[in-house]
Amino acid sequence: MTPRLSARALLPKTIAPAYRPEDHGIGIVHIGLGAFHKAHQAAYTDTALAVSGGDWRILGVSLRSTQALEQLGPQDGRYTLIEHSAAGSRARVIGAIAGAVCAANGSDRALAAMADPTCRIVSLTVTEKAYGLDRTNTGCDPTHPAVKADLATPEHPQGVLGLIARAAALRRQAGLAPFTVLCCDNLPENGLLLRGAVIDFAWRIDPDLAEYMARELVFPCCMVDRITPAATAATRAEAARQTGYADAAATDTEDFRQWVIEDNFPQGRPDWASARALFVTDVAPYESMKLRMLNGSHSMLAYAGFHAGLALVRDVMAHRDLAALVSRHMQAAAATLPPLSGIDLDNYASQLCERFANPAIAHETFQIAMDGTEKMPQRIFSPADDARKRGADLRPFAFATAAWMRHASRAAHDCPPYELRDPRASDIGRALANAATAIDIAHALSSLPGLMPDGLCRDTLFLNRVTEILERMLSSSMIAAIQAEGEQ
Ligand code: CS2
Repeated sequence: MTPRLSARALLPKTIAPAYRPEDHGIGIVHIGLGAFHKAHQAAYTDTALAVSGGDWRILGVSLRSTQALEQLGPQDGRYTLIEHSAAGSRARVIGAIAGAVCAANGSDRALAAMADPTCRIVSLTVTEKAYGLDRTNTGCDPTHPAVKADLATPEHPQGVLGLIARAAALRRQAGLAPFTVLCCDNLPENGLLLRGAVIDFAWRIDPDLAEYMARELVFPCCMVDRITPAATAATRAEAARQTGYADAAATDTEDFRQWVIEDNFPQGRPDWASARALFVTDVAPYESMKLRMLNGSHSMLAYAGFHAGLALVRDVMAHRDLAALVSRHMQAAAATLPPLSGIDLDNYASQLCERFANPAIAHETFQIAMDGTEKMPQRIFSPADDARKRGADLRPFAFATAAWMRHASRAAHDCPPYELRDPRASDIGRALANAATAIDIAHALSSLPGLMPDGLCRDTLFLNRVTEILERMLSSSMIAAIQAEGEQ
């Protein structure tokens, strides 16, 4: 039987961590111990530990699922990261994760780690919907299930806002300096959004704590990028082939990675620059570029591709007509961005197309299609609104919007039925209860509260375009709509 990967595994030098993980203490508590964290921040931290050392290993916290704990626990936190380029793949074993806990049945261990004097950074990748941001993005939503529960029992938090507020209060009581909070999700000005939500949350339970947090805690913004599909049996087989060990936590990713971080860490940080993280004073332009060009075209191609029978992003890029719409979308998104010194947006777009086409990455369109109401505002509607204000062509954004509406409406005429994985699925169901035609659907979905900027929602030219494209998607097929779009 193949032995299980662990701290005792005898690995070739080219694969093993280039340092002794046990020599380094924990300095980071990371909430959201999923594939993206394992491929991104943990890999950067692994390199930083090898190059510059420091007590910066990571304790990973899962909010609900016990999977990471079950996979990483028996492996002493070790796992194989397989980085794929079109030319080949390279495995390395990451030693940066010191342990994992699951907060589903009680957050005592997570809170103890966050309140420990050694913890200097609390970082997060929990996906957009887990934060409980309100629809104006200025505070928290007290009706969000985790926020509501934590407002009722703030001493036993289950959600991210409750955990951060409680841990900050415990540190304050113990006379410890606060940790730095680093949000690593795909949200515009992610640090500021999280800051607003956490302080609003604290305000509702303890105004004095809220004032302390507003004064003492810092929330640097950052832009994260690394395409990381969900792991499969093939991932685990490849890890075993390259390392000689069975690894239940093996993770696939692309060879590209990017991390642009606002350099504001009063309690210090790992030497992430040694792994090519870029430290800047203003992350916002990088974040807009990535959200609008990469994530925006990802969402567009996910809805159009899934309904055209294209299961993977690389299949979309091999479909001439849809690949052309991906490039068109990137160009339209680029036109909404301010110039960014040192970055050529045409090159960025070509590089994105190459990354999307990576033959070794099996990234499912259905995975990206998840949580549309959480993603569409920053990826599609906000750039569309900017394009509208500049009098630019809105057609690429109308196509992306119609493709999302076709997905959200679940009219099952040209594809098998599927589950609408969206936190607002029941709102959508209610809004569409009496919607029979494309015009009804476009009207109902564009009027969902807090989704589209008002100006865009009232722009009849935009809505007419959306309706016309949606009508074709519904009455004919997605493939027909993609072809017709190419002829525009
Ligand atoms: C994707 C992102 O699932 C999605 O919505 O657009 O996860 C994307 O792969 C990453 O942001 C790439 O950095």
